[in-house]
Amino acid sequence: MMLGYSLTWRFTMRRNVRHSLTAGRETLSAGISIALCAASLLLDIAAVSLAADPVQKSPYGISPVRPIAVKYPNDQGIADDPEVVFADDFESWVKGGTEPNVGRWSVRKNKTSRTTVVRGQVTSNRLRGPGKGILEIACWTQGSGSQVGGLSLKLGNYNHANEGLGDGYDELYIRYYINFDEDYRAVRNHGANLGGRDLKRSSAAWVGMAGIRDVSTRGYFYSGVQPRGDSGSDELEMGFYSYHLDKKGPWGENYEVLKKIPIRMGRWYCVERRMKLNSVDYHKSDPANADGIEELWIDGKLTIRKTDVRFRRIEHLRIALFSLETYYHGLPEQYGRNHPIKVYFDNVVIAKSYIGPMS
Ligand SMILES: [Ca+2]
Repeated sequence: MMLGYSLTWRFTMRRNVRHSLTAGRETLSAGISIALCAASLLLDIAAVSLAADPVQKSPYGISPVRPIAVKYPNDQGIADDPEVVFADDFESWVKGGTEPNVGRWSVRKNKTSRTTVVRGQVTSNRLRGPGKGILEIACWTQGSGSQVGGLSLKLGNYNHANEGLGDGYDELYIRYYINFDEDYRAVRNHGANLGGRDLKRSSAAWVGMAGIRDVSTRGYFYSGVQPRGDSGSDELEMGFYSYHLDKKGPWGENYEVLKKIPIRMGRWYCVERRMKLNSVDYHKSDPANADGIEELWIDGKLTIRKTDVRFRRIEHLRIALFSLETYYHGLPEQYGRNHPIKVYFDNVVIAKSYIGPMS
């Protein structure tokens, strides 16, 4: 009889336990194997389970289809893709770069911030981006209080049900490039919120409203994507700050980071997020199913994935507002009017499927 070999892998889906891999050889007396070698491995099951997920086969971490950006080198023409909801490359702003020429951005204007298009382009080792304009959000302190600058965009009816902007979305992807100024240092901040309001309730809170434990009592939800780091540090990490039904306290939840990618100053990064709202089953005592998804990619690499998020108990509460903004809880004195803290953005795309970095 032929001699055979066997390979067994004792495998469980529990995190951080040992898994044994054994190679064996059959002897002439069939049915008896001897172990030739064995090894045990400590595996990160979170990473393994992502690789095993059939929708996770692309190098981008998700999407069973081609990323939208692959079809549009340098993003040229991407705004016209049927999956794209909105796009801005900040090349057509008018009045000295202070007002958008297309789209529905609303620009923050106050005494402690400046939101304008300035000269610049996305660059990296592999990429010299198109165009000449990038968005700059500059904020400064006048001694006390908070500072906020940036843009917001309605993606559906938001102020009231008759705005004519549609019902919003149950799922969206947002991609943009971000660059923290060389003089940026870690400071408490919030921003880049994505959320919605229950327009059947006159008292529904606004996206970004903080300090509410159970968001359902105020008919809204949102989740921010923002940098964090030790105060004064020149190294940041991008993460979520989510106002969902199950967060523990009055503030937003920072999801666990699966893959740490340090963010340095003066460098462009491609930031992408996905928000999929949970399904709703009105036959259950609590209609909110734990199947909402939030994901984050940096330069095309999946860094955060949470798949049990509950944002809503009613289906008509949908994604209706995106803010590309920075909100600081009191900037240090060094960031005065003549030396503001600055963050740059470019190539914003909002779509119904995975976008991907510029190709
Ligand atoms: Ca541009």
